[in-house]
Amino acid sequence: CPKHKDTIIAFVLGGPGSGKGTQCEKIVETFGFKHLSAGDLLRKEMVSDSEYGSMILDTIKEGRIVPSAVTVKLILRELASGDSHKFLIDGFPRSEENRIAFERITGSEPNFVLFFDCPEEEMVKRVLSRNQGRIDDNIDTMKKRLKIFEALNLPVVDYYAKKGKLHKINAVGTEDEVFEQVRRVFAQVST
Ligand code: UP5
Ligand code: MG
Repeated sequence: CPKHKDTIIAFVLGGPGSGKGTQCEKIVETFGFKHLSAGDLLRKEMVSDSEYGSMILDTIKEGRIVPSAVTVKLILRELASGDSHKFLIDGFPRSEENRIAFERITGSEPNFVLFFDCPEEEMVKRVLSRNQGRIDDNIDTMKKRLKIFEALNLPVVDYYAKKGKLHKINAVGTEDEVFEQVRRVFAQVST
């Protein structure tokens, strides 16, 4: 439950293809957090019988952001299920509107925020070579995702930097090199 006093919530931010999901899996293995990928939750909702299915599909295809009400509901459901009290929320909040909705609805703020800092050309290369059939992994949608990231997600990153909650990670390097930086942050803040 997000309100429990021992609850730890970490937001994991970074541009498309910066390595959020990859590093979250390693954090789960090493530090025992539960991983909630907002994008994965939306993709699952999209292929279910949900009334939001076609809206989510259209939104992801255009690289735009699904309304907060929908995403926060999916995240809340996961926060409340199971008995974990340490959560990684990957790929959310993507806008100030998302951030404010989450804080209002849950009454909580993240304990800390990871930010994977990655040059655009590296993100493009990673996304276009991923090959897992995602409808947004094509050059046209990727350009839109990058624009939206810059316009709407970077202000959220700045917000947490000003609050002293942001831990910036250099996302360039091997997965293990990146994780070494992540490990240091978690060793420092979550024990
Ligand atoms: N890779 C990973 N690390 C590497 C390394 N160190 N060196 C070389 N290669 C590396 O990695 C991407 C690829 O790079 C993989 O092939 C990996 O092997 C390789 P990954 O870990 O998947 O990166 P990640 O940052 O998770 O990339 P992803 O594409 O998932 O990020 P997005 O933020 O674009 O996607 P997400 O699923 O979060 O969102 C998709 C869409 O859903 C959004 O565009 C939006 O339309 C919608 N959405 C919302 O509307 N609201 C939300 O709250 C969330 C999503
Ligand atoms: Mg991901």
